[in-house]
Amino acid sequence: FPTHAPVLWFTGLSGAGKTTIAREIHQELTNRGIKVELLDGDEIRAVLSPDLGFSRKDRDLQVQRLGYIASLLARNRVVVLVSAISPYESSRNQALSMCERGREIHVHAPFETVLQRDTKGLYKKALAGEIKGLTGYDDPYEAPTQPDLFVPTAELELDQAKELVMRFLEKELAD
Ligand code: GGZ
Repeated sequence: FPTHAPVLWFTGLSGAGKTTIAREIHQELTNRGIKVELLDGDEIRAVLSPDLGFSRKDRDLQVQRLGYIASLLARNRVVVLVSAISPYESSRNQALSMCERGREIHVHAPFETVLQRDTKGLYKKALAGEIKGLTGYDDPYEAPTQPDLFVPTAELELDQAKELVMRFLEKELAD
């Protein structure tokens, strides 16, 4: 790219498929010899945000940190894939605007679907009252109103979701 690389920001509920899709894209780009980094909310929290919980303030701070790291990488021509719930529209927009070529990808699955998948057992815990403030259950998720790409994972196989994102990214890479 002449200047900045694109930043694909995957937002959506826990269990919607953000990280699964982002990993596929990461692998595909690596195979093609394109420099790419995946910033996973959960992983970055462990390293850079052990001090943060899930209040609005903490989530906003986490999203800002992700946006900042993404911007540093992207300006060095590394394609960035961010996978984070990032539930608040205003902080998401702020983080995306730090990146010259930030693109918002809404990875969507209905609540019943993520509840059924319950990849990490978080929803079960929330239903049992063991945890509070789980996004989509008793904490807000502000869905993007105008995402650059919408990926409905309950209606797609993983390879179809991957193709959808790859086609979008290929257009971005051609620009
Ligand atoms: C949401 C939670 C919560 C609560 C723990 N609410 O699917 P996961 O497990 O692997 O990823 C989620 C991660 C959330 O980190 P993010 O940085 O993506 O969130 S945010 O953008 O809102 O700051 C989930 C797990 O942590 N997790 N408790 N209460 N997700």
